[in-house]
Amino acid sequence: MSQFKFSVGPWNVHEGGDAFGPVVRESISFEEKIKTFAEMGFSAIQFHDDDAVPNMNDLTEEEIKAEARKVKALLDKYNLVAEFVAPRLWEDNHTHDGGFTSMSQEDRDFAMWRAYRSIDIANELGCDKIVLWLAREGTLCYESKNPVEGVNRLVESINGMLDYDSNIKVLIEPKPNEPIDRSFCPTMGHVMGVSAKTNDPSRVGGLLESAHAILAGLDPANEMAFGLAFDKLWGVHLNDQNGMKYDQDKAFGAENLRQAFNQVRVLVENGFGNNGEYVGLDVKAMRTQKIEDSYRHLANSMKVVKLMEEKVSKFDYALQKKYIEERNYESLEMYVIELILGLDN
Ligand code: XUL
Ligand code: MN
Repeated sequence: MSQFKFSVGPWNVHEGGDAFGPVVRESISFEEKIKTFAEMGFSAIQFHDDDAVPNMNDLTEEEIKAEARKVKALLDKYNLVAEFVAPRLWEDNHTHDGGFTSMSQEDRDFAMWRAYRSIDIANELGCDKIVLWLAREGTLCYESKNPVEGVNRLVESINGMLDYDSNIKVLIEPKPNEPIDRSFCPTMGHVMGVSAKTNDPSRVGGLLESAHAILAGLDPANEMAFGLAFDKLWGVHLNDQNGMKYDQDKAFGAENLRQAFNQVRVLVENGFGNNGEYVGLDVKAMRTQKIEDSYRHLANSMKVVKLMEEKVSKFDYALQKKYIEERNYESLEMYVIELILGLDN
């Protein structure tokens, strides 16, 4: 049992291709994926705009909405809901140099078109969250963009989305690098700053992914805490990451159980989920996995969240208080290690 509701995106079950080699597993259809997600206990699906409406660039605005309505019917069939829609700008020929912060007006217009269509799709799917993973909003060549102008363009783009729909919420998913070298919005602190500069900060918050925080050299639980302190942690992407290298999207807890424990603890202690937030996963199966094991990383991640919830429920706050008063942090640390290992009794 879990106090959380879980979400997952269809891209979390993928064919295993990477930057250095081709796919290794057959494709699984969208319907087959969401059917399996429902059976596994997920409540909500995360969408990129073109996960919901493939080839959307070739469709009219009305056709896009009609396609989205078909996806809504499919969600209803499996008793699932949509958590968010994220414009997938990084794979498009119009956005080689970013979308919202591109130096080309034509590219910026295209990015806004996709952002508005993402909002249309979200409305058809019955959700009010737009996630911006700002993949190429930064620089490969430092001198290629003015960083002040870049941040301001980002704010103006978000203002455009807020104006387009008075109900929609924008969640920035910060990441310091990859595919870009230097991102304009790398951490949760930057997200809060961008939010404050928009026309309606109450509708601009964050989604924190564990691996992205680690890539920034930060602690994911503290990044979550920072968003929570501003009442602006509206989503998470739990996963794991072995240090500051390429984005790995490992199963939650696979690298650092103590960090996993503290992420779940900060979510539990601060009532994450009480306003309908989902515990989202963003994990990739290793390339070695065979097709029949395409979902194992998701099941494992969910299991680790639940195991950590159990550990959090056992956390001895009186003992913590005593050790804090004594400034005996060696004992506090050992207590946590023994709790995680099941040696606390
Ligand atoms: C990329 C990443 C994305 C976003 C959704 O690192 O995490 O999958 O979560 O666009
Ligand atoms: Mn993510």
